[in-house]
Amino acid sequence: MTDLIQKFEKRAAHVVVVGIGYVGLPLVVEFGKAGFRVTGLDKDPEKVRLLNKGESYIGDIPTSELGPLVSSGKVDATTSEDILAKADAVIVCVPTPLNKTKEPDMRFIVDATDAICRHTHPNQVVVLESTTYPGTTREVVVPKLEASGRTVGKDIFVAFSPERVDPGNKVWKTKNTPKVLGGVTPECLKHAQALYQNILDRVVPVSSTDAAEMVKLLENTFRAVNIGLVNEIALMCEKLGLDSWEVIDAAATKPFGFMPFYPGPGLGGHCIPIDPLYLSWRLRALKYTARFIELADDINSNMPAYVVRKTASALNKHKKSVNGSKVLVVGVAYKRDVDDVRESPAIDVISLLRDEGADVSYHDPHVPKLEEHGLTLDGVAAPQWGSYDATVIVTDHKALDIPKIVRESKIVIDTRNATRGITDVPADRIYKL
Ligand code: SAJ
Repeated sequence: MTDLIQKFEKRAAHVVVVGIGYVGLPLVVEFGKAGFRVTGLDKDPEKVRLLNKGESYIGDIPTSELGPLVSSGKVDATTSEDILAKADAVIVCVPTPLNKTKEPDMRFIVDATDAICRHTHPNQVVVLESTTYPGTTREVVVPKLEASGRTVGKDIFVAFSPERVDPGNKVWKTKNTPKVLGGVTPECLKHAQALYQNILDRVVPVSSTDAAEMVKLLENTFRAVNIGLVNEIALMCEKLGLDSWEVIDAAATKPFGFMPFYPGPGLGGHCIPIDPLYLSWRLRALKYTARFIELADDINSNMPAYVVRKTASALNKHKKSVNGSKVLVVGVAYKRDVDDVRESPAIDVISLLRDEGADVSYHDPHVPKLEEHGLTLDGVAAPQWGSYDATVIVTDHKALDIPKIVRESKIVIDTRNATRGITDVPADRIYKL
């Protein structure tokens, strides 16, 4: 057993987590709870300030859990990369967005790796957790570390482990969610496994970092493609005069070999719309077209326009045009009961309705103000539902009083089957995807 592994076993190691957002902060807490000395490193001074005050800024981490770890001195945070010189283990949890041409934006991973290289020393474990294309750890991280004087597998141990944090999930959390892990070499895997198995319930080793990177992309491509499929089922059901929600609910009674997904206004969030495009981008470089991914992205990306067509058609049935109508979009977060608007399809729905000349407002109990993709709009806190020509339900937060909205609105375009079971209204009131 190497000295480093002994340090992990004795929880005598100093762990640095680069990026203390919804993935990094829970990791900081789990390492702290296991008795490790942990420092969060982030460019955002506000996150660092709050963490050092023991105040959580992530919904899944109660301040009551973080506070004692900080006051005990086990956990702290800094904006200074100098802390990396003290790290026995560095875990990188930085964003991997797309750039304007829908290609991987690797600058956060590169910046973090460069910082590690500036302070690297022998006997460190470096784990990348950011979702990225297969080959990133081997082709981007390893060469930089070796250029800084390290020998991977000998005096630095490099691995990839996909994050599986599902914000708001009350059952599956960082500690009990199985952790896939791939090393650049067997020694790398062994050292990274010794680190994680001290804080997590289950580590799932795979043969390489590329395999571990691919596991994550399969998981989220699976969702994006199935959501694309079910959105196309909704388009087919409209042509066939069928209720797609009824069909899906009935199919979901099959106790094996089926998993329900549901139509919606499009694909939001910072994972599902983005991760598959990392994979298709990588395959394009290998002269392979990832057809399912690109087709699903095409269908999902066009759902906001479909919602606007449904709205126009519903207004038309009431002898109104979109142009000049007052339209209220209800729910702008990317999925129910969250306040996150990243890649939310509601942004596109609002923009497309405006392009058609509608006077668009929005109401979302979790999002008082919208500032995303160049769109800035204050939410309507307490709408007079009947004062709008159309109400478009884009995100069906549990906090919304749907029966009241339906009763008091002139017409309702329902993109989430939120109005299921409401029958005591005129037949031309509700229009579903
Ligand atoms: N959506 C649909 N129909 C569906 C499911 C989702 O239109 O049947 C839409 C949502 O409204 C949202 C987007 O797709 O706009 C993504 O929804 P999601 O349920 O996949 O939620 P995310 O983006 O928070 O995905 C996360 C992912 N977690 C990680 O990457 C670690 C994903 O792997 C999880 O499976 C997912 O949460 C989850 O299960 O909640």
